[in-house]
Amino acid sequence: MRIIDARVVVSSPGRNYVTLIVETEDGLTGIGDATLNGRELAVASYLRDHVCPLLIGRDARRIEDTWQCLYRGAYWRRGPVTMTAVAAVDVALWDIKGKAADMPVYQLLGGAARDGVMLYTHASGETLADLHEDFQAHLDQGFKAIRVQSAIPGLEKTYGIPAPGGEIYEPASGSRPQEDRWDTAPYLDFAPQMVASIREEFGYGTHLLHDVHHRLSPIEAARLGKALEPHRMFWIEDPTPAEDQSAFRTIRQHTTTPLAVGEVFNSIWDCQQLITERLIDYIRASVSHAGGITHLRRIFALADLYGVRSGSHGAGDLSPASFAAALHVDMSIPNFGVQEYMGHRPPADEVFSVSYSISEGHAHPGDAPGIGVTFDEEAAARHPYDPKYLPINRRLDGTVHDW
Ligand code: CS2
Ligand code: MG
Repeated sequence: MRIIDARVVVSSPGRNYVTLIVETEDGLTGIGDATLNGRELAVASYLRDHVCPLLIGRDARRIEDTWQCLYRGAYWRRGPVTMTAVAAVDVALWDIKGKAADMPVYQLLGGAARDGVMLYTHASGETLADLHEDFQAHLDQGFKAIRVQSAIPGLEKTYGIPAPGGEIYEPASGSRPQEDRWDTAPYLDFAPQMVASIREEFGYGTHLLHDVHHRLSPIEAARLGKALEPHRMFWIEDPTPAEDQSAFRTIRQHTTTPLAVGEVFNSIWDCQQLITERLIDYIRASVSHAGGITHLRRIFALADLYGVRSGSHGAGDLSPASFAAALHVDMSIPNFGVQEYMGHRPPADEVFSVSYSISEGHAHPGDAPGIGVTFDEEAAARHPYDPKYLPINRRLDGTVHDW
């Protein structure tokens, strides 16, 4: 089953996606998501210039060997660009293997370990009243786990809130990064009030999550976790900058609020200490940024040994191909926790046809062979790449802060 073609398509059906397409001599096609929001062309070049030529002639069935060749063979390891490129190849090869076996990928990974994959979605609002309305809308759609974000009074802009009139939260903008302003003190006062207002209005029947987006110091995060304890959070997400693993010791010493981190992680080495020292409860690494199905399963297997569950990143900047791949992993591992779902806006559905389905707050990958997503290259060509940057965040005195 030799690979005869590997090509990269960069398109923008609603937002930018980089898609790798791999073809074999037997006429099988596999796809993988290679999107790295705001740095798309770096991964596209890594694949086109350095990886695709190496794939030609390889046996598509040798997934582990290909993974090891791309990871160890580059000498320069890890990092978001490398690991997103490796992930795209890995997912495309699993897609091909599933098609060759005429099975959905989750069957190849051991079969269904649950009936469906619990999703969490994102409710937000400029005011608490708006947040409540959005929360109710998500409840009405059947979601069982909801992340809550609301604009911080006194701050011009808050992470996670759609622009007025915007249906979906879309932070990336234009040819220069937009600049946001941040002030920790009002945030720390406001966040517990926001969560309390949701519990008062809606009770304790829904799992509640909140994304801090890497903005606090360890002791500030500890204080937030403590303040949120009465509200029985499912988790607080990314409380501190993720690369500082020992920071979580400080947070952990002070609070029983569950901690989740890892959407920016690329490898098992980024979370080794967090997992083996039991400093977190959920690991948020994703298929598309952490080396694909092969490597993500290794991360989750390590996590399982230490009682840490999965909670993969699933923002809209991860394409339907990686969302589907995530569902196959989620279905089959023993220590699944929750899967983020931000959805994909039209016209993504013109380009990606999916076999996964969502009902009552749970997703199922479907039973189409492979990952169950097809990519229409002609449709993609109608939506050319639209360069955009994620924002930069500054404190009120102008100092650059984590966004
Ligand atoms: C966020 C992401 O969904 C999330 O949890 O943290 O939206 C993140 O900001 C984007 O993926 C960045 O591209
Ligand atoms: Mg997040």
